[in-house]
Amino acid sequence: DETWIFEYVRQFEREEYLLPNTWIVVRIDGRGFHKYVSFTNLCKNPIRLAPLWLQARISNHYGFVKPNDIRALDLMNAAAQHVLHVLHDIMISYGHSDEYSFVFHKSCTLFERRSAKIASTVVSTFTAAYIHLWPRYFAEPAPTGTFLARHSNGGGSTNVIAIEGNPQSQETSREKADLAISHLPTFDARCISYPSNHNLKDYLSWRQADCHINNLYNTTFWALVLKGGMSNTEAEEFLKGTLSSDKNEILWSRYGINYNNEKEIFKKGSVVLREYKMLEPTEAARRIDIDVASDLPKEDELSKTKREKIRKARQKADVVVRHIDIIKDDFWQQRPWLLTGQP
Ligand code: DGT
Ligand code: MG
Ligand code: MG
Ligand code: MG
Ligand code: MG
Repeated sequence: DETWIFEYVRQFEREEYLLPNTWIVVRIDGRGFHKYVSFTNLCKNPIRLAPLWLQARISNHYGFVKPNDIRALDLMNAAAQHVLHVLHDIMISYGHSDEYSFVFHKSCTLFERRSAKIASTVVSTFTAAYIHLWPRYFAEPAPTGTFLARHSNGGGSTNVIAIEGNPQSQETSREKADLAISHLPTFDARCISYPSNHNLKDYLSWRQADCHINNLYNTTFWALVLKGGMSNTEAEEFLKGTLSSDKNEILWSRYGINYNNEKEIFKKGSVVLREYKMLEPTEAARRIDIDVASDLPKEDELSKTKREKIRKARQKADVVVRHIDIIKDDFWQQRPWLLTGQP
């Protein structure tokens, strides 16, 4: 056996071991997903008819509906559910748009907490499920009543015509159900570790607040463009410096849209977690100080039988998708197992 001659190359490998006893968050994000957004999928053969320079500019491969495509979001959620089924150390995950954050319990010792191994496992598990499940979601036409934008310019600037309803044909949508090898969706990933429950809750609150801000902006922006006939640049200018209350007012007074009545999945994003029976918080649970909620002992301090019991309980639990507020303490008090790790 002469492999020893080569083995010195191992010394070049570097590992980042994430700090022990900290929450590990893996955030994945779709690469270049703006390209999947629809401008043209109402025209029969839009991309092929457009001149080359315009094709490059539009390059909207899968025609996501604006501002939110429920099929795209449901698919993200289904892929996230799969990740929780495969990786039992994940306690909760939260996603919106083209991103998802997966939270590993602070006691987790998966891959000795090596950052690259954890991030790559999460992102490849997610991507595999996303691509596998794609046809199931995109064989459906986009729901009617949603905005669909049509590209309609001859010059350099982008013009979009307002259209209501969704006359997209079943035929077109079946074409979209096939992924092209040249446009396979991919995701990037990073690991972040948070030392306290408080930091973790703030992280998730930050993502949910981001969802809300973006969605209010996008909803208003696309109403101005698709219903109000503004160009993208005009709408952008128009919204510069506006507050949330201004956007609510624009939606209501100009288009009769009450933002509060928008779908929860759009306003709040999606939480994927294991749900056990207890939903009404007991008095004891209410009294839990969630910032210092007691931890599971570190995994190597747990007996093997206890570890098995926890794994089995997690495996048996339903992995559910919810569109609820995770910023308020209620959410955590109603589900103490998320922080304690005890099913
Ligand atoms: P990146 O992440 O730097 O590779 O580039 P992008 O293009 O993925 O940018 P990002 O992640 O900041 O923004 C997400 C994009 O995905 C954004 O252009 C809107 C688009 N997107 C995600 N979900 C939907 C959806 O449901 N409907 C529509 N119309 N667009 C969506
Ligand atoms: Mg990114
Ligand atoms: Mg992205
Ligand atoms: Mg994103
Ligand atoms: Mg191997």
